[in-house]
Amino acid sequence: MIATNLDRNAPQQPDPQELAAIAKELRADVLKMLNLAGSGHPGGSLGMADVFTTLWFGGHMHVDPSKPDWADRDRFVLSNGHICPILYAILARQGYFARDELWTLRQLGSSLQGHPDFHFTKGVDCCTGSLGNGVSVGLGMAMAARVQGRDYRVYVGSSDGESQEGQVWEMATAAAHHKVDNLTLMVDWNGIQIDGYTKDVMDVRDLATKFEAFGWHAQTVDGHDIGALNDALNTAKTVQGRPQVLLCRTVLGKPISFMENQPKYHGVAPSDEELAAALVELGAS
Ligand SMILES: Cc1ncc(C[n+]2csc(CCOP(=O)(O)OP(=O)(O)O)c2C)c(N)n1
Repeated sequence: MIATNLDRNAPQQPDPQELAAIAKELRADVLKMLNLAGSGHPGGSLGMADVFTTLWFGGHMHVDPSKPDWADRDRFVLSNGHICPILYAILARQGYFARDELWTLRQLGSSLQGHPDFHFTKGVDCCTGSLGNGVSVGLGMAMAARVQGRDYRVYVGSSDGESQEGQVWEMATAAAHHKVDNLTLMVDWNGIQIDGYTKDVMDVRDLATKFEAFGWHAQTVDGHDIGALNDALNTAKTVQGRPQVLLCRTVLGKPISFMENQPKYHGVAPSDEELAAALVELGAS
């Protein structure tokens, strides 16, 4: 299902089972891409699959894949750019490019690099990978809509590890000060980052309380409950005068048993044996 609603603030009511089936196929694509590449980041890509599936296939993104440069399109910035395999799988399924391109991930000359780059990949709105940067660009895009008199929305993917960056909180301050309400941040709050558990590396504490203190409309949501995620996205669109954040409680690596909650799989691609076992667990081929 591709978003074609003319009223971009209309509530969406997608079928959660249909979206769960899509998320399963996207997860299988992620695992295959990373196995072929031999490197990359499976943990967050799998963990955010339900969140981003709800956004992109639940009718919330107002886009036209045949016109990636359409000025009024909704924007999506993946500020935690390392989990781009899930974005690439989504963009292929949306029709921005052929699915076969997925199997070239991270190869020299591929349009799908290890971090998103709008120079190479249709559907990518911002180069990301340096944590902290994309959230600020997303705010700039949201403010540009106001200057240009456009009504597009900007969705930004972020993470608890990225929340350790001071730049996130500069962005949060500015967004609330300027009452930017066409900006929705979606944070992968899985409690894990590159070096281990976030609470051990540098505890970010209660992100919902922090964003609320900065003046944001904050919702904490089960990042694997598609119905709840859809409700939260619908609610975010009703908020006026404040930026919104969805703090998505996710499980890194879900639903692969040997990857779930294992910091190692932040950034280790599945071997051939692991891929086979993971696809069996997924019930995918
Ligand atoms: C400015 C910057 N510093 C360091 C890094 C290296 N880095 C890549 S991913 C990562 C951890 C990010 O945490 P999180 O997104 O929570 O990890 P995940 O949940 O995907 O495991 C770090 C520090 C970076 N990409 N950018």
